[in-house]
Amino acid sequence: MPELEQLQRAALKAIEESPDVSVLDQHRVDYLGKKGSLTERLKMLGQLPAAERPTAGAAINRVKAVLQAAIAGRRQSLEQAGLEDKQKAEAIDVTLPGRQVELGSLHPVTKVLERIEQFFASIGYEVVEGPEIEDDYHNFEALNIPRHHPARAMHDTFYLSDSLLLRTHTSPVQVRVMEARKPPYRIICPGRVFRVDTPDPSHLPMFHQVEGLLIDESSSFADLKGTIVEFLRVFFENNDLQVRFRPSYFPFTEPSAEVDVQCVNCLGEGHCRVCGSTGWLEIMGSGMVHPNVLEMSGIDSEKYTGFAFGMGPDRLAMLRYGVSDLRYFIDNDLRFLEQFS
Ligand code: 2NM
Repeated sequence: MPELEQLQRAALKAIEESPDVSVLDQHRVDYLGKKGSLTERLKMLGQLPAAERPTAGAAINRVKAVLQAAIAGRRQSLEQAGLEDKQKAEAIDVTLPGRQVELGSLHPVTKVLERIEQFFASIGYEVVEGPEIEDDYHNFEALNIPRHHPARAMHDTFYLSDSLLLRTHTSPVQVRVMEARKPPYRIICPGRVFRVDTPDPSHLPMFHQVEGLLIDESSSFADLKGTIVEFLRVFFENNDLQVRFRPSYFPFTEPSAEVDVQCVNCLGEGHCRVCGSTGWLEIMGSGMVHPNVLEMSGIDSEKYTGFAFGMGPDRLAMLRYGVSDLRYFIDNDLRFLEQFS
């Protein structure tokens, strides 16, 4: 059957030259499928004389087996090649430089808070935090702030209900410590505070405070002064920084003092926008804790004395980094924030 041999040769050539699995599959269908040329030949065996059928059938089946083997072999090499292409395409070049990771940075106010905490931790203070939603008692009453004090009015305080409000300072955290713990202790309380205000370069309705409190059996105004002067000299990195205490008034301290530092911009002389040419910057409030405040929280004011102080890290950040407007701190503008990385 020379014609069968010819078919086998043509089929083997087509199989070997199949460029991909789908062309190969088409050849399989064309030769071996239900209506394939070999299948058709098997069907036509019946028309041959009975004596020729076994030989002819065997010959066709041999060709069929040869083609099946050839198709399987070609399929395997096509698949192998496909795998290799895929591996080549997906290969990772470990010698390429890494992708740049964008680094974030701390907010300037956070940096200032960390510097303050770092200093006070180094002289034995604990950092204590408390709730931003307070009650009238802890925010005002326990701090000796009388009922009709202007700070308690709706136009200064965000009230959530008759007795709940957004704390206007972090002092209620200190009240909670005084209520809960027996002196001695030294703590600083950093956190957000809230006062009704329209934003402008020097006011925001939300800002930060760090308040400090030390209570023991022998603390004096001299200790207060020493602590604050040392803090300010470390904070402003100036060992000769001039500091002055001016008599002042707070309901929760007696005596009370405002703390000024030598202007960090003009160092105390000449025309200066930062200090209004006074040479001094108002930077903190301070005083000896009022005996009423101690007694209301259950501390014996005959046995214990304490000093307290408060400062605004937002303003300290403005001075430290030369920022002219508080609103930059809450704009979330990367052009501003990236300058502190
Ligand atoms: C200031 C100024 C002066 C202060 C007082 C107390 C407390 F709870 F002990 F009474 N905490 N903070 C205080 C005193 C705060 O900030 C301008």
